[in-house]
Amino acid sequence: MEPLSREAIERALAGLPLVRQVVYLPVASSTNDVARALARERAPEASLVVADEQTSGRGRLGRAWWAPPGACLLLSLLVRPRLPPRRALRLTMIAGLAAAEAIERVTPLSARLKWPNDIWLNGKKAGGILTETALTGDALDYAVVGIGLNVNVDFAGQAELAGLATSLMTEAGQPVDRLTVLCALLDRFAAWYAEAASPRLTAAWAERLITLRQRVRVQADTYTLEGLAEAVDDDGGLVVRADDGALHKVYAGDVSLRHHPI
Ligand code: BT5
Repeated sequence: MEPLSREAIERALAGLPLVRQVVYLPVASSTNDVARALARERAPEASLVVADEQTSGRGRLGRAWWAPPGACLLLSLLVRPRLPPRRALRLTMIAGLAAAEAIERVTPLSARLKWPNDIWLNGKKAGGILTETALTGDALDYAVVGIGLNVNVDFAGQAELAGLATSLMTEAGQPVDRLTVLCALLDRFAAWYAEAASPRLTAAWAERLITLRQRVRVQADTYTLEGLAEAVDDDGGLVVRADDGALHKVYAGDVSLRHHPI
């Protein structure tokens, strides 16, 4: 298994569409921050930032993203899509599908997604997506799509995450080459990115979501809601039928699945 480097990544990506510039860092604060700094310097669409280690890797709402050095994929892609800002979650759809399809191309595993930004293997979290946007006026100036994927991690000794998190290696029973996964992921990202405005994207995403047709509890900023997750809309919003029959659309928040039958 070849270590990551700019040369190795560029060689592996040669011939694939999309990526125009590769930045590789042995250590970054957060690849999303590096990509945002590149965006402010007018870096081109589809600049890719990859790190082997992050000193302040993060999830949503300032939560920490844990990744042992050299074992994961930690990447951010800078894109400048022609999407209205309310559609930005479609980039998270693209990244989720790309990661799931890459896992399935490279391993015998089957991958699912949990609304809105988790990649799941066998009931545990194997990766997460952090999409951050910048606006000019009321249009998207750029978006940074950050993806963290647990490739060769053993969570057994990791008290906090052991019961919740898993990796490709753990589920596949053998180490997995990160470059191969990276290439497959970017290849599938390019394919779905070309469909960013298509209803096919929403449909494929909905198909992979473990969240749908489940009883869920939604923890949003200002409210908590329990009900049946019925559908997702084209903006990525989760349509939840609350117990009083009212329909709610949720665009941000944490969802836990309630496992009793409905
Ligand atoms: C996410 O946030 O799942 C988005 C994670 C995005 C990470 C990538 S790495 C490259 C790029 N650069 C960054 O700085 N970030 C992106 P959220 O849904 O908020 O989930 C965060 C929660 O997941 C944490 O509070 C932990 O409970 C859990 N967690 C942390 N590290 C994990 C890991 N390696 N695997 C599974 N779960 C983890």
